[in-house]
Amino acid sequence: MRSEIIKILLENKDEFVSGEHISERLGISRSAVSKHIKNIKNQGYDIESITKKGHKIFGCPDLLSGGIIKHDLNTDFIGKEVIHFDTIGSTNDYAKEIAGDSIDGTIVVSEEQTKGRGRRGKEWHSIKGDGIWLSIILKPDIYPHKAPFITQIAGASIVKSLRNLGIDASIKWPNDIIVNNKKVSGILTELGAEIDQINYIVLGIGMNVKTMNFPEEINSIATSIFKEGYDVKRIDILKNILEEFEKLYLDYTERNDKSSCIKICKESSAILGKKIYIINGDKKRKVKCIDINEEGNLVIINEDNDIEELISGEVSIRGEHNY
Ligand code: BTX
Repeated sequence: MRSEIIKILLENKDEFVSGEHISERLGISRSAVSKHIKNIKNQGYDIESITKKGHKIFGCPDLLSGGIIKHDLNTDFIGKEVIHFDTIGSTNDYAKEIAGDSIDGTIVVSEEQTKGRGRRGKEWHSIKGDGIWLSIILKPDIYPHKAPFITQIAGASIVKSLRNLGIDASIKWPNDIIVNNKKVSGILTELGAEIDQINYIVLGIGMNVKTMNFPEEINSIATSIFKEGYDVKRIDILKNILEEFEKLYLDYTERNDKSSCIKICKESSAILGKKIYIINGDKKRKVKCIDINEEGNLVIINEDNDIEELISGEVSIRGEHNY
């Protein structure tokens, strides 16, 4: 309810909105409106309340809360329902718990994660207020074997959004976004499915936005948007990602069209034309990347000069020099 009130105040941000108007629009009592407004102010929103005039919003705290995300969000279904936490273990874990009862496109965001996860149980550092720790619940009508491509759609939409905002980012196929050779964002796609039917996909996106000091163990590989000299707000990045993601996602799930996504992945690739290491378990081999094909698979030339195709998710990749 609070997020709906914030949304109404933001829609009318140049004027006072009466308690009566809010109570009628949301079907709640005037005293409930007053109580919610008090709580909203306690969260750090700058709202002036004048008897007989109503409430006017002047400023929002730097929070990724539902009302702020939904305001002017240009999507059909992604982010229509927002669940926002101050702190949580992992947004992906929570999203998986509620996926069955949630509407398609519901997003879960938290200011902090205490048990953020990367792939194969690796830790994902998620410092309070510093980044975007986001999960999107998706219920596409596609076969389970087509789900891994959602990771590439996420990668393409993240890099496109960052580029829209003037940030020179690239994709290290299939799931890392890098800026100046360091990792700024990672993607963790998880699937709840039966043999021939997807129940849900939880798409997890982590992005370092304001972090200046990273824990020692990732300091040499991780960076943030601010650290690389870009002063862009978390909320602007997040909304841009949701909008770009929805377009590419609908191309794929409704029209079976991967072309725009693959075009972005190729144009923004950090590894095409370069030598990389492919790590599979404890095996490491040096190969050259030559293409991302129509299926979204990475085409490489191996040590014996044979051409191979890699499917996303089956390997880890390290660049010859860092990334
Ligand atoms: P990944 O397995 O590709 O990357 C994990 C590795 O990245 C770690 O082993 C570590 O080396 C490095 N790393 C850890 N934290 C950071 C960081 N903050 N910045 C840069 N590098 C780091 C990538 O997995 C997928 C990450 C998804 C995170 C999102 S956040 C919202 C959602 N909830 C959740 O628990 N995970 C996802």
